[in-house]
Amino acid sequence: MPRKPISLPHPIEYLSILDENGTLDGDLEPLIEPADLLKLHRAMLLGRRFDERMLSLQRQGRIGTFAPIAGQEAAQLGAVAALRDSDWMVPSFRESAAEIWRGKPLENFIIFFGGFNEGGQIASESNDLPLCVPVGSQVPHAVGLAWAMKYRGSDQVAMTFFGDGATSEGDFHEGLNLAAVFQAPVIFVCQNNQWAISIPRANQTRSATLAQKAIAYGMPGIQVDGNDILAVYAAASEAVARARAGDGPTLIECVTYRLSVHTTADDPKRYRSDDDVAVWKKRDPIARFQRYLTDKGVLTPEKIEALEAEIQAEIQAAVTRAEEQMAQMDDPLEMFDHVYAEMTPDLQAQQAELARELAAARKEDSHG
Ligand SMILES: Cc1ncc(C[n+]2csc(CCOP(=O)(O)OP(=O)(O)O)c2C)c(N)n1
Repeated sequence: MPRKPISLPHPIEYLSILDENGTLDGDLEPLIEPADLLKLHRAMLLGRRFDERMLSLQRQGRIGTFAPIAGQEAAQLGAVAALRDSDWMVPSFRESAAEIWRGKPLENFIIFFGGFNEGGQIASESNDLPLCVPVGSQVPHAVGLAWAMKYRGSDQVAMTFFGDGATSEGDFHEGLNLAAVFQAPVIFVCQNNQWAISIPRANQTRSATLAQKAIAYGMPGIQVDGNDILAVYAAASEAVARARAGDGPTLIECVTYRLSVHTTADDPKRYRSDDDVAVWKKRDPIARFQRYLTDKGVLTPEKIEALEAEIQAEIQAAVTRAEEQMAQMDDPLEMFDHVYAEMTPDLQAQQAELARELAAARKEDSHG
C-alpha cells in the first residue's frame, strides 16, 4: 500500500511588499494612482485620529464603550479599497476605518456609541451591514449575500471582516465551507491582531497560520503583512477579481496588532507586555506608508501637518453635530421600536415597565 503525500491545490503564500524598514519590492508594487494613494493615506490618518478622539470622549463619559482600531488601519483600508461601492461590506465591531471609507458619517459612530440606535442606521444607498458584536456571526451573513449575488447573476462581491478569535467559532467554519461548495463571491478578511481580548494567538489554534484553514475548505488562502497597505491591497484586489470572475471565495489573513485596548472596558497591561507593544509600534502601518509616499515624492512633512489640522477640524465638526443630535434624542423607549415589525408580548411588557420607571424618575426629579 502506498503512503505518500497528497498534493493539495492551494499552497499558502506570505505577501509583503513594503517592509517595516521602508524597503519596497518594486516587482510586487501594485499600480495605484498618486491621488488614490493620498486618499488611502488620508483615510488611515483619519481612522487613527478619530479613534483617539473616541477614546477621549469615552474617558470623559461622553460616549459608552467601543473597540479601537489603532494599528489595524492598513489591514482594513487595503482590503476595502479593492471593492466597488456596489459591493457588500460586512463588518464585525472593529472596522471603523473601513466603514468611514465606505461613507459612514463620523457623527454616526459617536451617536451609536453614545447609546442611540439612530447612529447605527445604514444609509439606504449603502451596501454595508451594521456592525456585528456576536463573534463570527457576520461570516454566514456575508456568505448568504455573496451567494445571493451569484444566484442573481450579478458581479457584486461581499467582503467580511473578523479577528483571529473568530476563526475558532462554528460560524466561521460553516461559512467558509458553504462559500467554497457554492463558489460564492466572498472575501474573508481575518485581521489577526494577535489577541482575542486576553487570549493570545498561540492559545487560539495550533495551526501555523490562519490562512491555511482555507485549504481544508478548498479555497485559496494567503497570509499578508497586515501593516503593509500595499500588500493588503494587492491580495484583496486579486481575491476580488477572482470572486467577480466567478472563481469563488478567498481567505486573507492580515498579520497585524491591536496597539490599544480590546474595548474601552479592557486593561491590556494585565495580559501583555509593554515590550511586545513597543515592537509592534515600530511596525506602525501609517508611519511606514508615510515613508513610502514621501520617498515617492507624493507627500511632504508640510502636507502631513496641514492634513492633520484638516482632520482635527473634520472630527471636531462631527463631535459638535453628534452632540447636537444626541441632545434631541432623549426618548429611551424608542429602542423597542426597531427590533421587530410587531413587538412581542415580552418586549411590550419591558417597554411598559421602563415607561413606568422613567415616569417615576421624572416625578422624583421634579420634587427635587
Ligand atoms: C459569540 C461571542 N462570544 C463571546 C463574545 C465576547 N467577545 C467579544 S470580542 C471577543 C474576542 C474577539 O476576538 P477576535 O475575534 O480575535 O477579534 P478582535 O477583538 O481581536 O478584533 C469576545 C470573546 C462575543 N461578543 N460573542
